[in-house]
Amino acid sequence: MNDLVQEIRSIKEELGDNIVIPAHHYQRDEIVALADFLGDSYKLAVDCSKTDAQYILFCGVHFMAEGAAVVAGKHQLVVTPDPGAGCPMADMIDNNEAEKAYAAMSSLCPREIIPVIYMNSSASMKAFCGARNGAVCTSSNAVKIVRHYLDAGKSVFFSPDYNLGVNVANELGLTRDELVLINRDGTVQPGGSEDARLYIWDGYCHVHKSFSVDDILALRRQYSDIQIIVHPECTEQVVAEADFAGSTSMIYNRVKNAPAGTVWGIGTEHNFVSRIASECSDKTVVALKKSLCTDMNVTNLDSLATTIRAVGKHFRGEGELHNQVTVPESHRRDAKKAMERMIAIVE
Ligand code: CIZ
Ligand code: SF4
Repeated sequence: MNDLVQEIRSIKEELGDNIVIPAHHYQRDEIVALADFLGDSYKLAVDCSKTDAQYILFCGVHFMAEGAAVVAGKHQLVVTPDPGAGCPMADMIDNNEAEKAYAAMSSLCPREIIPVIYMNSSASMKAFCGARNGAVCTSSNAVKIVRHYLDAGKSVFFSPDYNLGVNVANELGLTRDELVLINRDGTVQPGGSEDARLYIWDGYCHVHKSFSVDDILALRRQYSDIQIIVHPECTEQVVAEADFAGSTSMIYNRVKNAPAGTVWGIGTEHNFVSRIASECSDKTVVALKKSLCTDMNVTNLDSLATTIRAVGKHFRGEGELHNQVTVPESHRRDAKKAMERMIAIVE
């Protein structure tokens, strides 16, 4: 066994129930192999809210570790191997821009506007939503959360992912007149109807935006019986051309549980597609194209070992933690409200 793997395992064993390692599906295989929980951002947030471990060593990107710090108890300590691992999409909105946009759309719209924020966002943006009666959503429950507010007669300010917002609008049967685009500087695009139902921020994930209809058509030419499954952060054209669209957990379960011999083309992050392909050797699993999230990919055995060594020293009272992730109490309280509203609407 690799020396670093051995060292990480032995510190983990020494800490026992005092540590958990959650890892996102998009992490490298060697990190996933050492994780206690594996999942998408929603499942990991729920898992982190249920653990009582003193240390949560989160392997993912920064907003996910912040999410763990929001839902964990105050006595729990969250650390992450690489605090520089961010999410460009989450960084496409900040509180100043959001406040500016919210004021502009509120002056245009006769209805109350409820902010719904994708999990892929900072804790301060989740707090922005929580403080305005809004909720967090994930790709697996965005339709349900948005429908909940529309059915209550509200309009929704959806951020930061434009593609997910439009794909939700399509599922809900909203017309183009009912959608308004909000530019990333917080200004409202002209031409929106006065009674718009969904105001959508113009953010995107470069990993998912890179898939095209041509990628799908090329695979359909190569494999006549292929089924295409994509993440709803892909464009609406790609989602329309695919056979299925869904969250990472949905993609994983559908392909894993499919009959042997079936052929799948997957449009999501490459580490994850490769892992599904190697776990499903009874099927043919190919990527629409190789699209890697470099932020998810930076966490490696070296950075995990450095972080868990520091956790071990802290546990023994011999040193400081490295890379602790904290959320100021003022943000934590409102961000938690937004996460709890999501769970209440979904369950
Ligand atoms: O694109 C991402 O970062 C996703 C799909 C995160 C998640 O698990 O929801
Ligand atoms: Fe952000 Fe996209 Fe990477 Fe997910 S895959 S962390 S949304 S850049």
